[in-house]
Amino acid sequence: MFLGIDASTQSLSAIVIDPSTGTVAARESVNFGADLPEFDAPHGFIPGGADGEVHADPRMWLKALDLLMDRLRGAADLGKIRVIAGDGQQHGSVYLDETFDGRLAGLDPSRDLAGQLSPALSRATSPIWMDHSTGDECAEITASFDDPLEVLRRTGSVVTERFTGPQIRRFFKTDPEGYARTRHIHLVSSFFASVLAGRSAPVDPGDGSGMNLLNLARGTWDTDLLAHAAPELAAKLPSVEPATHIHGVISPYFSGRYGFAEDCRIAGFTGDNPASLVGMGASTPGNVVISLGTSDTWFSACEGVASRMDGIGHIFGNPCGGGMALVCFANGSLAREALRDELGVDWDAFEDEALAATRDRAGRELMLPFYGPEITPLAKFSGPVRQGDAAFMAGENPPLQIRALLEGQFLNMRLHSADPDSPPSRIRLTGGASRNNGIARIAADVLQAPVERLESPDSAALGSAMIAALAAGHPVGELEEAFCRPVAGSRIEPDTALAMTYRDALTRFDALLRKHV
Ligand code: XUL
Repeated sequence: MFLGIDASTQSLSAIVIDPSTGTVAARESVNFGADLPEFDAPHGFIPGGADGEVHADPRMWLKALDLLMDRLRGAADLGKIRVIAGDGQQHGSVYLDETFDGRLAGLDPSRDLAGQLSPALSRATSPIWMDHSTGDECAEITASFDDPLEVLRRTGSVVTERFTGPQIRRFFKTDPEGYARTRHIHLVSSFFASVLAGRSAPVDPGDGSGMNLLNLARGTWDTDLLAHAAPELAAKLPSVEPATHIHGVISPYFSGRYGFAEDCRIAGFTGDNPASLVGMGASTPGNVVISLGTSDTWFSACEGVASRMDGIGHIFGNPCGGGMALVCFANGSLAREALRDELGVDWDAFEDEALAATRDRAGRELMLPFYGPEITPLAKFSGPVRQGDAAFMAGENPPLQIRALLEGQFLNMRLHSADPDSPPSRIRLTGGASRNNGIARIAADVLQAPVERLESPDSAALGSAMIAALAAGHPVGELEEAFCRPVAGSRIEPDTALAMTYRDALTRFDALLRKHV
């Protein structure tokens, strides 16, 4: 059996798969807000950060790992797991001093991880992907090259606020002593891999390409970019290795405390989006995936790793080889939940019937669906922008508000991700909100493409479990056949009668957006 662990923004989840029977043997999850309320992070990050800072507490992640393992041993025979792989929310970073290696090597199975490892943190909190505090650092790094597109050419992305290189630079500038004490800088993914392996683990090109530090074509750290980010950075970064490589065996802490076999191996950990690409059966070009999570993301596999030179979105490494193109939208489920709470409705209001009743109003009212700062387009919003009659502007008629929010989210995706003249031939929808038929129907209509959902909704954890099996030699086609099946009868065809309606709505949405960005 193979275990995949997904360390996402709001939860830590695990899936155990058995490729010999094609079944999911166990699924467990720890929700940071609900299960670890002592960290005061209802959505997994520390609320109220100043100057655009959004950080999370790495001690919470360590507590969650013990809790997850505790739950998992009740659900599966952990002694049968041959390889573990995993993924983390992208771009987040963890800073550790020189005691980290010794602490990892000497973990005592009778005491918990947080107590033993947190004294090694050289930075108490971890900046995560929602952070947008590094505008100055991004400008400095961009200006260190004659050509403003040079970083995009080398790394697959323009210098981006949430990416780890600018984040490291800000730490170096604001706390030079803390930076000097730092011996290891890990991504969320490689941090979890290190804890499981009992020694510092590599970063994979999928997650490493979210740092503005990796030369994508060469698959190695870019020495110029390292030098422009912070001094002596090379010595603090892990090596770069594909996620499908085995880099160690499990730490005796986990075999002693939870019953893993001593020879259970640890493969690479990647980013949540690259893992999801694998879990959605989309690791070869053809399918577009939309992941509706804390952030909404739009991604697909691409041949090679050549950058899009328009600066929209990113090229990341693909755990199965080649690249993936990704566009990230910060106002995903946080915006859906904010509107739901504002209206005092529950998720049923997002369901098919209520939305079907407003179908005659498709594309009429418009909403720029941004409750907080947005990444695509890059702009600071403090609430949604509405366009419609007086009642709509006053927030009345909940189904109409919900329709406008969802249409706005998919119109924004269509504007920034798809070629408006040639819709994708198929969209695979994943993430918590993807189970909702009302949301899936609006996605199909706005994007004018068929939408499929797969049997396993937790595609990042599943993708990680599949990467663990790939590392043990299972072929990708066989794994996709077994685990990436669309739910029978769940395919939603677009209503082609709405094609012109949404083309017109797209033009008006674009005009409204231009007034505010
Ligand atoms: C991608 C991004 C988010 C995080 C959290 O660039 O910032 O999707 O990976 O899911």
